[in-house]
Amino acid sequence: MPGGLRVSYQTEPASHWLETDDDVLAVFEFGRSPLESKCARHVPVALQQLDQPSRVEVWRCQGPIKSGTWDLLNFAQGEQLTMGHVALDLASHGDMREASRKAYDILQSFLQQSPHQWPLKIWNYIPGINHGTGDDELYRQFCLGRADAVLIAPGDRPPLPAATAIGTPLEEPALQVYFLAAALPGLDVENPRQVSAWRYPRQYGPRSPLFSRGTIFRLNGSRQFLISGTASVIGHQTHHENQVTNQLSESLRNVKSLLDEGHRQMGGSHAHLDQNGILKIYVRNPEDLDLVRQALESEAPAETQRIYLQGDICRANLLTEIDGMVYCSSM
Ligand code: 3EB
Repeated sequence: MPGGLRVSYQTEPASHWLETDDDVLAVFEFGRSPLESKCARHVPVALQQLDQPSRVEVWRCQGPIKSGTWDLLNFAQGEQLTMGHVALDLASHGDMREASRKAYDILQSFLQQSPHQWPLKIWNYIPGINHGTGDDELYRQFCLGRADAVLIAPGDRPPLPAATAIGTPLEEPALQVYFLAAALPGLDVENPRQVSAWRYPRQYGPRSPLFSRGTIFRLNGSRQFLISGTASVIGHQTHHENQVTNQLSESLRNVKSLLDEGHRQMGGSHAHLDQNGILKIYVRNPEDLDLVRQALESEAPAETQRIYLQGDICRANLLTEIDGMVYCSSM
């Protein structure tokens, strides 16, 4: 297996990976509250897995790996990469805006003193993401809190990490934010088919989301592509409302367009959906699983590992979203 970060889905329980391997940076266990984390490398995620068999997501990289705690953040650190995660119980950290600001404050103060200062990708799992109307919607409040913490001077264009923002059940007590970081920033890639999210017009909320459509990073001579959560959005508008199959196909066209744009920027290297890559497919309505799966299976190479999770998408009219990590090879 090439590269700096190896991601795979495995059927053994989380404890197996946490006990036996010393190159394990993180183990993600689905369908559990992040407040149940048992150690720094154990990251429960409150999204139910929809397909079978039940699996965990394992991240491995060059060790030795040390782990620790910083304020409310837990982290694991290899030679070249750091994974960190924060879970804030919303009952004791104010409203969503306040909790989001706090999570990003902690994340940033951790990164400032870390040997791996640059976040490459951030995952945000937000209880009741579509709850509330207009600008009170919890996703918009989350975006406000994130923008409160991430101070960007006017005219400044810092590298932005790739990101995913997905809704967990309204009953889930904790906001969860986790990330992958490295010593150098990734190369930002924007999708020519989509308006950059940080330029979204006012109608989507008072503060724009702060993420790039993808980042490419290079370690040990190979490049990896971190794909942000990608949905059926063209320009800035949702397409194929109420049509889950078409939304999935459009999302996949966006992923392919993004990978092509990365190729244009990198020159002689291209990212592939091959056996070393992974796709994570979020499905709002569990009854849509078969349709989503059929669409993906007919359009994405079967050797790319994938998992289907029940998750709400950040716009109420989006039914599915794709998230992934793939390798680049020279050509
Ligand atoms: C979109 O295309 C989907 O707020 O961090 C995707 C990935 C989306 C990340 C975020 C939002 C975020 O607008 C929404």
